[in-house]
Amino acid sequence: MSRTLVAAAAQMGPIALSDTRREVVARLIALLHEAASRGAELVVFPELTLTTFFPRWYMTDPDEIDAFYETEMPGRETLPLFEAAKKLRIGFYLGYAELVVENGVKRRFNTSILVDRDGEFVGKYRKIHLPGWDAPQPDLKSQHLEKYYFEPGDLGFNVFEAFGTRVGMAICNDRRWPETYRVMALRGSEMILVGYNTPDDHTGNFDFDSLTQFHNQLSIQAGAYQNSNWVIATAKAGHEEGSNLIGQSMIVAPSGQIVAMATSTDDEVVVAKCDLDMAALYRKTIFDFARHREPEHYRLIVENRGPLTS
Ligand code: CDV
Repeated sequence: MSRTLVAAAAQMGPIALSDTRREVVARLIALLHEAASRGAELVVFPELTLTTFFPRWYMTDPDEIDAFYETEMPGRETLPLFEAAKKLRIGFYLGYAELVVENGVKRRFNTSILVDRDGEFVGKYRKIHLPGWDAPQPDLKSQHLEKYYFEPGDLGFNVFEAFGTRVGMAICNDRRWPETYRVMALRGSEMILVGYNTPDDHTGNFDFDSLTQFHNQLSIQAGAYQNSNWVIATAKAGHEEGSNLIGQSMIVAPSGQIVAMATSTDDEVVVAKCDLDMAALYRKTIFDFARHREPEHYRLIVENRGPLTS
């Protein structure tokens, strides 16, 4: 009997600074309804879904900064999303800015959670690869200050038993790093969920070319194929507060083939029926890890952060 999961990428168009949580959650619920009407059992929302992508600005007022973070999940404003999902019997991945206080110290993470079809909390991931800077860069036309607003995730790349499969989570920049997928694949993941906010107009800050969309596809397709995993990747897209965010939310098979992709840069749901047994396909052959990997030659990867100097 084949194991299948109908998964959806629920792409979001831009979120303005002035948009309230209540307005955003209403959009998320509308996307949930559409995904459910198309048979989806799991919906993936973007990174930092609940607000505009605030790391593009340098702020110093603690109250202004704190307003972008969630101190509880669900909180008063996000509870309707959890209730709607439970009623629709649809699980979800949600990215948000998380603020926790530990021993009197505020800690901030770029976080995602996974909730199952019964509305039960399955797992949490905190973004490990934070792009950008920890202070404003006067020479750059646009800022990207994730290292200022977040600390690197401390939960590792875990894999959760849910939806009849083993699911891993990553967030945005993580999708460009092969280590992200490989750690989860070694833990037996069959499906990896990713939300992202990727500007294509930050020339000089990140890319030096006009290949942002190509690199998005390349990273996700390579990660899927080389680790024989389904990848559901969801964008926050469109022209948001002066920044142009790519769309291309996509569902990629373990073969590396794109089976569904958003065509707009607005709120849009893409759905695919994922054959979970396909995840074993390449692991029995070309990527049979136990037979073919040679970890003693990979030590440098974990021992060194950057290249060896000559
Ligand atoms: N939110 C992100 O992590 N964005 C980065 C951009 C800024 C390069 C990304 O890797 O898409």
